[in-house]
Amino acid sequence: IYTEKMKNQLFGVPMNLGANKTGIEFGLEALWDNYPDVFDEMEVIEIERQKEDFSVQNLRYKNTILDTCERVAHTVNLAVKDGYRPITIGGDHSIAIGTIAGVAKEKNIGVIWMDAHGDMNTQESTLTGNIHGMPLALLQGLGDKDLCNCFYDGPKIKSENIVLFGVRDLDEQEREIINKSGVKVVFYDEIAQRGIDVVLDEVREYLDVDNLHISFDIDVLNPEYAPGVSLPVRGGFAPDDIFHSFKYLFKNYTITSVDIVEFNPIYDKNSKTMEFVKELTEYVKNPD
Ligand code: EXY
Ligand code: MN
Ligand code: MN
Ligand code: MN
Repeated sequence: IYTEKMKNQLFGVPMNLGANKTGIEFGLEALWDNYPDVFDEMEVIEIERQKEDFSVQNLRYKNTILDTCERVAHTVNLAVKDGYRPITIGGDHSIAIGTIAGVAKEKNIGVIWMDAHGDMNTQESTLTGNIHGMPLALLQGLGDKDLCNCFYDGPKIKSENIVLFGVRDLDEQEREIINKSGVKVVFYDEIAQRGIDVVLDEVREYLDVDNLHISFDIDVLNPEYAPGVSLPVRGGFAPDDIFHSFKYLFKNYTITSVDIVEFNPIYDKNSKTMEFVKELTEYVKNPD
């Protein structure tokens, strides 16, 4: 589908509470300091700490995350209404509750969720209480109602319009939730076995939408290429596979919006991960 060159708007959300891990909140600063030309126009959506009920163990920092996602959704929604492609740099994956709500209010979108994890736990199934393990369930209306109703009430995306891509680590109950939901899961092992082009063509056949949101979790990469994430999982893609996939998606869909999340500079080694995030952001800003 030929799409006239869309203008981009770059946002940054230094959210680490969804991962309940320090480091993620410093990622944006690191990117800004090292690559001013790529990130200088990035608008940061600040975290405003809310009063939390710490007796609630299975939805850690819910109120601050919800407040942040409401403001992210509002900002992303304005960008979409003005004809921009919002590119949101995290911060942990809980911010996708806001980015996808902001886009989905305007457009019927498909979502490709590129991630070593499923991110489809609920407050009942979670083993950690970390909300970055729940966003994809919440966006389908599964789980905590307040978070499901972020920005506007009701589910944001239809299960049949979602593809989980590169998955290598699911929790037991989460697997059941995924199987019941009808979300299509493309496991990393399958991609490694059958080849990325075969699988991308199948995704194209399956995901019959015009508008696509890419929610990219850096931990979908093999930690040997991108160790700077909060929850590394062995195996996974090389950077070239990711650029190849993005080129394919930009060629076959109208990419409305992109998230790039879970960069944690504390775990990065010789800035490999930071370099990758810069290159991927540069690509998304000017997809060739
Ligand atoms: N499934 C685990 C949990 O629920 O805590 C791990 C989730 C990892 C989430 C990161 C963003 O991908
Ligand atoms: Mn994730
Ligand atoms: Mn992940
Ligand atoms: Mn609401």
